[in-house]
Amino acid sequence: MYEKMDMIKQAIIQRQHDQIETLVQEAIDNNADPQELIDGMIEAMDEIGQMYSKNEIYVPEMMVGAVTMKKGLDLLNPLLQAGEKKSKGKIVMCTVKGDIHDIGKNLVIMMLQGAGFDVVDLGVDLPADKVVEEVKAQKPNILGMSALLTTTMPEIQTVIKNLEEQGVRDQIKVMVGGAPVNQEWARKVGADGYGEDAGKAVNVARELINA
Ligand code: B12
Repeated sequence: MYEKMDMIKQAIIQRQHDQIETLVQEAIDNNADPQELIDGMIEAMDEIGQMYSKNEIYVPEMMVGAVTMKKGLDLLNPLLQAGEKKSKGKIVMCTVKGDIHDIGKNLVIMMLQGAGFDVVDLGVDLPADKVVEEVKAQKPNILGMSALLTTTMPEIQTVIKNLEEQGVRDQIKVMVGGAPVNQEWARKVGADGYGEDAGKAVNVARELINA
């Protein structure tokens, strides 16, 4: 394990956005494993979520925590892209309407790109009709949707219904994820695949299109 991992985690938990880049760059310079750094940073974000649940911090602090995490991830992103070059398939990704959480989605995108998929990021808060429009225009092999709020999970189902109504559901595979989503729910709403984390997302994508 990278010896200063705990300092990186603490920088996120304490929301030291002006220190994180120095710490992560130092880790990179010391050949720390990017995946291990990311795993530690996710643990730190979980800790932030727990602090928020316990009212120890509020939305503005949670936001600075997210900014801190993003600064660190941005430095690691190029290291994950160094891998395969020939496209394994095209994936369109978004966070659904009403939901602006994008750290998890962005991490999934980084891992998919690193594994050789061509990924189009539609961003956050995407209305269902816009998602369907993009699927028709981009013709991806897979549509990936993220929802982090229990209140926005139903939007995933709305998109799947719209894809059916517009006659394009059978032209793509749908994979879903996000903290409140699970395998059983994913199956119930008609998704083809569910990924618990960014690593699993890559496996699911590969399985869905035999890549
Ligand atoms: C950071 C954060 C924020 C930031 C988001 C910044 C950003 N740019 O993303 C800010 C401050 C903006 C925010 C706002 C809010 N948040 Co918030 N937030 C979080 C927090 C702390 C971390 C989320 C995160 O980034 N996790 C780290 C990433 C790496 O994990 P992940 O997102 O789960 O993604 C992984 C997997 O789920 C999976 N995955 C994700 N997407 C996909 C997609 C596919 C296709 C696949 C296969 C896999 C996959 O792979 C990812 C990587 O491994 C969580 C707590 C938590 N532990 O989840 C609360 C949390 C999600 N937020 C919560 C709430 C309530 C809110 C607000 C409503 C607060 C408010 N009162 O305003 C708002 C809502 C804003 C909105 N409309 O979206 C609640 C949700 C409760 C619920 N059950 O619905 C949580 C759980 C906090 C809590 N404990 O109560 N939040």
